[in-house]
Amino acid sequence: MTRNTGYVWHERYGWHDTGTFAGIVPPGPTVQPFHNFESPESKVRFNSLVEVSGLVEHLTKLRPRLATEEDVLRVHTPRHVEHIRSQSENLIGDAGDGWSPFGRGAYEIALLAAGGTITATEAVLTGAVDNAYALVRPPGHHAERDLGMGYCLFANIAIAIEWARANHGVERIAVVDYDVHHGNGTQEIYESDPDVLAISLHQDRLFPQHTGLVEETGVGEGAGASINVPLPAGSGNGAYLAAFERVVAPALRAFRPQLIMVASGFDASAVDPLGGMTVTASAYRSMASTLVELADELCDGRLVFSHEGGYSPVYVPYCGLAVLEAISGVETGVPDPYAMSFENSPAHPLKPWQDEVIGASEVLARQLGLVV
Ligand code: 3YP
Ligand code: ZN
Repeated sequence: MTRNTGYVWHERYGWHDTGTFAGIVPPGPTVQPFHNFESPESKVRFNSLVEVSGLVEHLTKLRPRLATEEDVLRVHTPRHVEHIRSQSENLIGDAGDGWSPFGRGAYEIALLAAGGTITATEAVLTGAVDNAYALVRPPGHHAERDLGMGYCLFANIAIAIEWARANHGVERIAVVDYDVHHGNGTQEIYESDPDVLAISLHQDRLFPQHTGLVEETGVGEGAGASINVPLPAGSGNGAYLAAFERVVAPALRAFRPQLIMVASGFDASAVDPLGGMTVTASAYRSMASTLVELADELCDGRLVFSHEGGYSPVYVPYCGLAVLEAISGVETGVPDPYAMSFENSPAHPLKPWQDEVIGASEVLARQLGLVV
């Protein structure tokens, strides 16, 4: 069965300039200048494969709009918005943590990333499309209400969620985050909110190093509505699929969202320079299919992906294509050229120490069933 899948991309996303860096650290006397790992490459090449594979002919291209100041201020403090705006007048600005540099004009591109996620969400909520993928840049899941960090300027998904609540009366929304890093921004923004369920699967204490523990389950009224699955470094397809089956699926069924948003980062992949996981395109395909099934069961198929991290310029395109094929139901026939290297690794079967972490988060998903 094929579906009408919306697709957001804009050339400007490739113009967001993270400049001269040495991967994740600034260059210096003993650190040779290179570029930032968060460069346009992986995303531009993902879009290139969407075009060359022919998949783009089967998608509904959506033109991203700029988020307005009103849109952004539903989530962020005026102080933070002004910080990003004024920093982006400099030749080199920073999102707020000193490790997230950006070039002049980044403010507008960040508005286009948040706006692109709104555009995708709007198309799904109006029924113009069945589901959507917003291939945006810069990413969003680390941005807190009052702070940009980890390459994130504005919280793209939260801004789209607040737009949906304000304009479409959507009440309960779930966020599933499979980026290898903890979705700390989403968690911070919604920790006290019982109507937004935030589930993050990530590498245990990778980034940020002190958040994303199983014990962080929400605050006050939001108690129970944050679920973290901090998987040990080295986890592969078995751990991710088990976490989807035992944590994500039961939590979503208990929560009964009216809309599912996905923080779609491909930095848990087998060759990512920032992550220590071994997930492959086939597992990204399965996770996306599972989300399509859950969205069908729970919310009329309403499912919106917003792109986050993923830093392998050569592999991210195939992981992304697998997700797009899964949500559109269109098979391009383009093979994953890396399958022979990555798919049969002994890293994939679930290990006891991974099973243990999933077990702890599974308890939280069951408790959610008792609360909501
Ligand atoms: C930001 C600085 C060091 C790690 C990096 C994480 C960015 C990312 O992909 N977040 O999802
Ligand atoms: Zn990431």
